[in-house]
Amino acid sequence: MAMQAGYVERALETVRKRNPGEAEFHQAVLEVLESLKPVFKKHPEFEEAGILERIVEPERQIIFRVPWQDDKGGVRVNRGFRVQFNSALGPYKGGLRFHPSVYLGIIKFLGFEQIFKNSLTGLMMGGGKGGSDFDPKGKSDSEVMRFCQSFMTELQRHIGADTDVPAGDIGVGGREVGYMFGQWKKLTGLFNGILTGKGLDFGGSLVRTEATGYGCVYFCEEMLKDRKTSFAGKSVVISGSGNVAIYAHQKATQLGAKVVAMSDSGGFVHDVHGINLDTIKQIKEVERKRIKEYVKAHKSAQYTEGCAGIWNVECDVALPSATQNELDEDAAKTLVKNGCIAVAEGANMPCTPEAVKVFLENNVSFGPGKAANAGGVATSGLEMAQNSQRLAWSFEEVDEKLHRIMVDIHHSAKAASEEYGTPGNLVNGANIAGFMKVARAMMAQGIV
Ligand code: NDP
Ligand code: 2IT
Repeated sequence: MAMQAGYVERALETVRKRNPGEAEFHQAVLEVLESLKPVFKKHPEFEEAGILERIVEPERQIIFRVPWQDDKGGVRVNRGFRVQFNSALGPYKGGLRFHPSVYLGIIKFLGFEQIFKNSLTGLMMGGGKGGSDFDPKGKSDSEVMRFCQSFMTELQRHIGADTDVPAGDIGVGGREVGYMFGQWKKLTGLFNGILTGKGLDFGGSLVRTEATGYGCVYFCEEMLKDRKTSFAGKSVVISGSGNVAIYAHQKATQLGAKVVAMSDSGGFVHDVHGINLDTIKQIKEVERKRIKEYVKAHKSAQYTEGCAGIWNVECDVALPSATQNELDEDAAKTLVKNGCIAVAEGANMPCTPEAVKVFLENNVSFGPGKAANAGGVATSGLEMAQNSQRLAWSFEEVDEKLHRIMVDIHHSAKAASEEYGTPGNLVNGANIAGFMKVARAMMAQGIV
């Protein structure tokens, strides 16, 4: 027994030594491996096959120069990344993030999470992630286009519809995917499904835009059902005001909830009468401006500088949907004190480990990102299926499949949490359920 427990510790030690300075990657690995301890007790064959040592090491990491010219003719250079983490279940699949904070450790944490998330969807997708330290804020459309073209000029060597299929993440939405797809087509002459989140006119799937936010709310709805309640009449706080946050708002509102606060990296808006989604969409999707503009159109709302303050707003349900480590222990304690009963992560790893502990110890239903936000990549998988078939399914058809997948993920995570002795702990449940399928596939495929 002691030796088997030591297996996780040894793997963690290797990860820390081999990947110095990559704090977010260490954090993501630690969380998953801690959950897996009971699995290695039950399945010593995984240790014999070196599953852990292999699963924490990306199959391939690509880092490249991205030179581009700004509108004044100045030469700029960014760094591009694609980490192809694990292909046991299918082609590498995962988004691209464009944000100044991006470095290898962020891409690896996201790529590692993606392995288990994609496994949970039940679709054939391996795990990968990419991006750049490029900051789209304040750049003209032409600058964004030239950057995306340069980024794809290198990335095209490494991706393909049956090998690696990127998509969006922070700072990468329909506009960027369109520019990258155009450059792919020009360079390769191929019109195929090498990116998901494409425009509806050229192979994109209905519901992909809404999928992560809708999926997160569908997942949370299942957690609420377990507590014999629903979204109806609940007040909800959603951090962020990007793709995930906007469509989480839309679905929660459709289910009868009232969203009382949203944020961006500058601050948050609060209105007890509810945040108007049309105004948010106009400011964020159309004008690409700051959320503080919101109070100009809605006098009953207040704007507060600093995004972390959003967790002081009283709510029944919190959906952190901006970025990693945005909700810490103090914020979690405040949410508990204010009567919050459910938290589902729309973002990747938005809650710190200390915050998660507070939720689990205080009977707050907690949906970890790799389960709760899997609707985005699941619908990307559905986009890939439509592209392969040269068909486009209706909104209702895709939405129904997404809903089914989210209910199934909740069911698998809950069942695994029970089977491995921590009933209701969906962190353990999602990590174990996601891991088991990948581990079995790796066992069957030999030491590769
Ligand atoms: P967007 O770029 O559309 O929006 C990001 C939002 O988060 C913006 O409101 C942004 O504010 C805020 N934000 C970003 N970085 C920070 C930061 N460092 N501090 C505070 N706020 C920040 O991205 P998405 O909505 O697509 O992604 C949000 C989260 O959801 C990410 O964690 C992403 O990995 C995750 N996710 C996304 C999926 C997708 O399909 N898009 C799928 C699954 C997970 P500002 O504009 O001021 O920067
Ligand atoms: O974190 C994620 O799951 C995403 N950004 C979506 C990935 C995808 O391939 O759709």
